[in-house]
Amino acid sequence: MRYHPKPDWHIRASGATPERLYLDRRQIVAGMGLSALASPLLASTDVTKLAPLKARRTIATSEEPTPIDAVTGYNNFYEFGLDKDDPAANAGTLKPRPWTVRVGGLVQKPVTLDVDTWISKLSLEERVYRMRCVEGWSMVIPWIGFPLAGLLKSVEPLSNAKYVRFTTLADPDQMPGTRFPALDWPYREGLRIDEAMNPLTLLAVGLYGRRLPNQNGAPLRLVVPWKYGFKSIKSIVAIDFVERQPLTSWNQSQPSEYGFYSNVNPDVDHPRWSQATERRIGEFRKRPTLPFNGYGEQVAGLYRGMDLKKFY
Ligand SMILES: Nc1nc2c(c(=O)[nH]1)N[C@H]1C(S)=C(S)[C@@H](COP(=O)(O)O)O[C@H]1N2
Ligand SMILES: [Mo]
Repeated sequence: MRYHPKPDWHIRASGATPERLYLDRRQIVAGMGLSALASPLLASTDVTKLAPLKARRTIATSEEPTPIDAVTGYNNFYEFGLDKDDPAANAGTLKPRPWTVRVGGLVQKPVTLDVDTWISKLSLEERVYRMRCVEGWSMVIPWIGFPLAGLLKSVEPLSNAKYVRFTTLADPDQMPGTRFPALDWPYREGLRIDEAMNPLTLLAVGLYGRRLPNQNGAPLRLVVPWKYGFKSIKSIVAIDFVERQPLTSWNQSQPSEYGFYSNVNPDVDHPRWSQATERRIGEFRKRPTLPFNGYGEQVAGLYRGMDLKKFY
């Protein structure tokens, strides 16, 4: 099955991209002086310490992945602090294994999964996705994971279920940021069922051919590439089918700034940031932001007939 009918997508025959390619690229970028630009922000992470993960195949784009130092060093993960370099510096206290995820709520067959046992049986894919933060920066990240839809169908949702709610761990011993009321913990997110079951929606367990670094949401995080980054919730412990649109942490803290849908939309500005353009990390010039982050062909149909200025 082909998930991406877009012409700029192609499937490499040989499985996951070898890490060497990324490491070489990282040296090239360093040689160009770009890492000097970013270096005050980046705490380096030794990714070779992370277990390798094999993907059955790769779904790539024509765009270059963002250098790995930026992907693992320039993060938002408020459970570990509010600055971009805090997660890389502080997320060492997170213990991503053993780890269980409970999938339940309005379902016929709730299940509690041990993440390591479960993913050892799954056939993983590498997918290179464009990601865009509401603050105006973007990256291209080679995720490793699997479509969420299969898991959601397996628990047999009841007919009154309309939304899916996701919950992050909130353990003050592992996550020092949860001792402060920056957000209402635990971090929560939500999707409509059809959004959650769209073939683009991934549960990611790795990036760049390795297990997820803690700062990127180990051991399991959501990736929804047509929505602003904050919808892609990290270090998930619960996935629940619910009847009513769930409260999300950002929507609850600033409803005028962060709507439930949060689709990438150049025509609807955030009160503090224009959404018309973005800066790809590693580039100087801004580029225009595309509706649905460039994934409109696959997802615009989910919102047909909706006023996206009202449902922002
Ligand atoms: N639990 C949790 N998930 C989270 C966040 C967070 O603070 N806590 N930040 C979000 C935001 S604002 C962004 S932009 C992305 C960043 O993902 P990355 O650091 O892997 O690039 O994670 C999202 N998921
Ligand atoms: Mo973000």
